[in-house]
Amino acid sequence: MSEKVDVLLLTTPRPPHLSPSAVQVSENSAPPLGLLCVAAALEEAGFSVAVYDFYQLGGKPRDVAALVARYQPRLIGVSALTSSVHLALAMCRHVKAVAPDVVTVIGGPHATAVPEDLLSHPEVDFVVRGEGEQTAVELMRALRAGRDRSALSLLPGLAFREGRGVVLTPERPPMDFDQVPLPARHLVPMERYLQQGALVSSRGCTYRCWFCSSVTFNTHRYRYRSNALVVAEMDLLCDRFGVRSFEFIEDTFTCVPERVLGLCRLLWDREYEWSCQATIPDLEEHPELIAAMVRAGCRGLFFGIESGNDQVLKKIKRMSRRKVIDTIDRARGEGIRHLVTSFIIGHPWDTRETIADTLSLILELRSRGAHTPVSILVPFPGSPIAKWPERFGITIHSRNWAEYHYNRALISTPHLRREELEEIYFELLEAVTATYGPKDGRGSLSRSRVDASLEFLAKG
Ligand code: B12
Ligand code: SF4
Repeated sequence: MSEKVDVLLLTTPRPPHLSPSAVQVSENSAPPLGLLCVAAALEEAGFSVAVYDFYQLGGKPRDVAALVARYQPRLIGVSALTSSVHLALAMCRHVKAVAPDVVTVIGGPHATAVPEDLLSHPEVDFVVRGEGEQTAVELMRALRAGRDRSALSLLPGLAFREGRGVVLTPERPPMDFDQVPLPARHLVPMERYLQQGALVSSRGCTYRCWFCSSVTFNTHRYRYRSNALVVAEMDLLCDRFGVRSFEFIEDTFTCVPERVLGLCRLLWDREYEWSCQATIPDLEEHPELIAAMVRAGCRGLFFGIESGNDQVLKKIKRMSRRKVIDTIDRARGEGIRHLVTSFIIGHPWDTRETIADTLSLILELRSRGAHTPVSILVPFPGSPIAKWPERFGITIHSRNWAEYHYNRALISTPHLRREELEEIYFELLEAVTATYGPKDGRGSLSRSRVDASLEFLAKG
């Protein structure tokens, strides 16, 4: 039986900086939901689609040749982040080597931020900017109808080469999220994912963090599905895959308190458990939220805290150390079992002293049972810091996208050179690691190791 399809959608293989075990932990093992929404929209429009998730299932860029032979698609679309875009390009090269007529498309946050950069590679035919559902459908329709380039230039959300230049068509406004089809989960082997209950109930974010690229990608418009549809998706996952534990993997779940409270009310009589991303100001300004969320089954919260210094915290999200600690204590007291508070070093205002404050807040939160990942600020294309480094006094040292992951220093700040930042980062990791214990992550604090790090930060 022929497996021929119109469209083959792919994720990139795991970038080399992530160990093979990285995708075997629950947080990194969710179906590629954005790509699956694109797949669902294409199927709704009558196109046949296959999806292969290299990231989760493994494989090398060259393996794409076998998929081309198997599915003989008209178009191949690859979803890429900054740190994996070199792999997406390699995949497109392999496609063109075996099937030059197959149309190659790259989408995702990186492609949206720097379409011209990608189109400087002849193996890429089109870049889809922003949300891909409608653009992919319209592009396929146009290709099927044999439309020429001038017709394509009217199609919003696209970029392609024209002569020696690049055409950027008008921006496509974000969709009403209720109109976005549910991810086509039937196209991936769901049993291979540890997070079968991953779902996205909103897109966008109302905050404007200077280091974040999803703001540019998503615009500032926060859109969310109707609560009834969110619960229907959860019920569907429960009926079809036996899922009773869910993860909302979106930028921020708590931006609009009324919608969260409404959703919680619908979940009160279901025995689901779930986790989500929250912000300290949202929970602090709406104290009723945590209790309602816990009653509705919320057991895990992820916060981007980013710094332990009051001045830096104030600039990020109207936060302070006190508010962070109080909110974490309240969440723990109300019944949140799993807390993750993540941090970034390399803010434009960071000095050795502010980073020592960050370490001390990390230790406070660890003593309360929180997990505390730390990373170095990465100037992702599309983030304010990458667009206007001079406004922040930042020097960006690398445009090698393969280096754009969280444990390499790619910037110098007004107070810290790149090398210092990297040295401080590894010192910080050592200090945090000294607090790991055998049982629950709280561990036995190796006080002398932490003191050594605090001294290192103080001295320079
Ligand atoms: C959930 C999430 C994860 C999950 C992914 C789970 C999954 N399988 O989906 C996990 C934890 C695994 C993860 C890991 C990482 N993530 Co992440 N993640 C997110 C988050 C919060 C939501 C992703 C999402 O579902 N978005 C919603 C959907 C609708 O968007 P989407 O997937 O991008 O797809 C839409 C469009 O982009 C477009 N599209 C995308 N691909 C394609 C392809 C084609 C052909 C077409 C036509 C369209 C198209 O259409 C889709 C539908 O509209 C985003 C933030 C964000 N707002 O996107 C960060 C984000 C994508 N992650 C980011 C990063 C940096 C990482 C890591 C590198 C972090 C690390 N640990 O080192 C890793 C890398 C993993 C990898 N694949 O290489 C950055 C990417 C920045 C960048 N420029 O690269 C983001 C933007 C967060 C941020 N602001 O910094 N992540
Ligand atoms: S870092 Fe988080 S809170 Fe800040 S803009 Fe990005 S998604 Fe929003």
